[in-house]
Amino acid sequence: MSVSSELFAKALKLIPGGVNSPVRAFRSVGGAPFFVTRADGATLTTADGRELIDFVCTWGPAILGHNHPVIREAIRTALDRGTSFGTPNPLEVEMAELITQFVPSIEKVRMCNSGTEATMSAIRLARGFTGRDKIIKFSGCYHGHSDSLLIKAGSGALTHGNPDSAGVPASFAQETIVLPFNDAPAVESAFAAHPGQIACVILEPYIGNVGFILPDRGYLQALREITARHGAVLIFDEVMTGFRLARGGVQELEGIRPDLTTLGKIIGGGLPVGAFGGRAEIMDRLAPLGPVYQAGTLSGNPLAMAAGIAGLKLLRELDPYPRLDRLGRQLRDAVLAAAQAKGLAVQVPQCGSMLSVFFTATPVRDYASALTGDAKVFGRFFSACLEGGVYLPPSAYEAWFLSTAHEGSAIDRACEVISRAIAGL
Ligand code: HOZ
Repeated sequence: MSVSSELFAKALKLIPGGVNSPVRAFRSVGGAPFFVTRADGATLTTADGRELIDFVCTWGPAILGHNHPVIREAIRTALDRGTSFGTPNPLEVEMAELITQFVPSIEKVRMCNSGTEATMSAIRLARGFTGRDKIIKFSGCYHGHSDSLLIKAGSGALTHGNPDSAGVPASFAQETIVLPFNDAPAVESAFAAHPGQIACVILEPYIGNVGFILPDRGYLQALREITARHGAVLIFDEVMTGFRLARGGVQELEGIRPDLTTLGKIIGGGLPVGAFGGRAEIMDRLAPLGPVYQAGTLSGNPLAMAAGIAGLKLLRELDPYPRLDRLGRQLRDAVLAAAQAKGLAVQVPQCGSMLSVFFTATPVRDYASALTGDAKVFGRFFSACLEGGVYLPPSAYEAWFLSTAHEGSAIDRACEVISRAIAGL
């Protein structure tokens, strides 16, 4: 019996499903998850000593590769000074300065501990600011696991067949209007049907939680225009895309200023973190200035701030985005070429260091078209890649992530394994 199987057998008795986050389970791709004891650069080392080229990158944060020496050193230095203060600390100010410089729509920012907290708090803030209760979200977008947002959600909720989670009171769900992505007239109609009632529109501007999906040209601009006209808050959830697709996220690529932005992942350099920020006029409605309450014992934690600051400074110094885009294209082209040779229909939406593979002939532009992807074929593809030493997200509905550490032999080897896996399908 392998070390991973032994650990998983034990974990199943102690932890629901054996995992601390459902996306780590292999239930939709078959088999059991492996345990990792170390991660360096583009590589995970399993408890059984196998080395795998990793395209999950800890679900986004590891844009510079795992265990980056500069980030490690920053954590070490912070650790020598104490792990948590429960008072303001100078690193919080430095982090806020960096975030507001990188993302111009963010005039003020509040740190928290996860992307879920960030989106939950941003929604409350939008409601408190507008005095309205209803929110619009889009099917397939996943904004963490707070009640109002677990409706037609992507990520693990979709992978494991619970896009509408049990435990969400119907009265909460009633306040969430779910619309198809890439359909601006649907948003227009929702505002017409609920005049003066919609507090905000929240979306992943490039969806990363039902696979990777790009907006149609003009769609995000239309959302900006409609929300402004109706006095509703536009929230870009850039937990995944922030600092990953450009220093200023999708809003920089698209030239759009949302009212609020939620962040996480990269700004923690691999430690737990989240943040939300935006127009000062809205942010100043937060306690202690305003009546919208939001708090956290570990918010702005010095270790997480140190790691995140080191990561953001490296991104500023290295400007890795053109390199990451080349890697993303190399991977996409390898998949497309292998699929063409095999006569297999695939869609591979890609931007920079995010992409995903849908086994379908239908162009993927929303939740419904994402579901036309053949999840069974994906499962076989996933297993063949793993067998060859390449770890993909264990779900047909998750984005793949690349890091600068994939450059060179890792990406070349991965492309070979992936092409062979497709040829063998
Ligand atoms: N947004 C991440 C995956 N889509 C979250 C990872 C997790 O839920 O553990």
